[in-house]
Amino acid sequence: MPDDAGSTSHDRKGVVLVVRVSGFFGQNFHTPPVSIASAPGRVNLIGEHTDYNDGFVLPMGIGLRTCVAMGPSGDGRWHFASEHQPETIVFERTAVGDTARRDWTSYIRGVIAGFLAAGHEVEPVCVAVAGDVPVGSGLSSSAALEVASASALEAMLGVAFDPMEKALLCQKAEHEFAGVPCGLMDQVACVFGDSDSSRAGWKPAPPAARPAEPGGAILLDCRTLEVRRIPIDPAWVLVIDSGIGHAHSGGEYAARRLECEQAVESLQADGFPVKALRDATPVMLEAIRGDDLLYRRARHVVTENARTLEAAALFESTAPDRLTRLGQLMNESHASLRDDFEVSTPELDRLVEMACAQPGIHGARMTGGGFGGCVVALVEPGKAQATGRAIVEVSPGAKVRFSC
Ligand code: GAF
Repeated sequence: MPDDAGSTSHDRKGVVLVVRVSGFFGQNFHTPPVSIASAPGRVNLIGEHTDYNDGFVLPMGIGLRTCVAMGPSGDGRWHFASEHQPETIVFERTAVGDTARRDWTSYIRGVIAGFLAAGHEVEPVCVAVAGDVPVGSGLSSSAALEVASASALEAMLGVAFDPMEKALLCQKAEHEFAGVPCGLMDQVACVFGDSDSSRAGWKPAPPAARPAEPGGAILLDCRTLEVRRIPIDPAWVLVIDSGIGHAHSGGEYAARRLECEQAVESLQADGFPVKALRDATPVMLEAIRGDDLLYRRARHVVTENARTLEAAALFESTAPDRLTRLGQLMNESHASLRDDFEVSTPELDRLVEMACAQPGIHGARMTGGGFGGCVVALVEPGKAQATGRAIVEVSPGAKVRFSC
């Protein structure tokens, strides 16, 4: 079994996962799959709650992956099995598009609906899911499932979407089938977060030829959809799970989105030409200071966009002390998410504090939507595993999820 910390060789992990999903498909459906694809989970280094404000995000793929195997069902029904679920779920031919029914198959059914809407003829399939991306930890298990499903469908049908179109299709699946009004960061990270996107989908061939490994980070401009690859050594990154699950379909995420929209409307009412908080400046925000809540929400987004752009430039630079400044940016990001955007929790705050107190850690912050999930720390190469162990030893329920 792969370990939680992602410390086995990425190649071996990729092969193990392909063999595992293939065997699981066979066990459930008594025939080999026709296509298999996988997608990584992601950790967001910086740029939180900025994606739905037309802003900037800097996520990277991690070595935990979700793998999907598919083959025609031949009985006119859709069959879904997951190694993390007790039972196979079956849908009649047309019921697959039922958006009102919400369960773990929603992410895959939403993707199938996207292929059908794009004019592809998708006959009922059997789907098997295996993988290591923990659910509810803020490492994008949903987007990894959507993207792996889309890639498996592409491979099965012999079609190829433009990668950004694929990410958008997956985001739509999440909006319409899972009811989560997410931004685009996670789906883009899961599509572009592989260092070699050609491995995203394939018909079963020698699995050894298809290793899995985390890719570099990507700077996404959520307005123009421009993606820039940013060189980041995975050995700098430590991800610790608080063990407190999060759920975005709960109202807080949608409430934050709404507050950001209200801040934009307030700025517009004051005559500022802003389409989204991406266009706001610190000076403009003074105009809405009277509404403390909207002011703080907007201040988080405006300052977080600036931090994200500075962080991307630092990662690209060769400045000798850049990790120190990057660490400060991560700490500032956490403080802003905690105090202005109010999406952190006492457990996440404590993990961040503990991480920052460790030698070799430059900075740390909560990562993902918040209200639980993980923290990400920027660490001296070679120190991640020992540091991670030291933190989880004294943090009940916490787990190292990624460290090189
Ligand atoms: C979740 C959402 F899915 C993303 O789109 C993003 O908004 C993130 O929370 C917060 O940065 O992961």
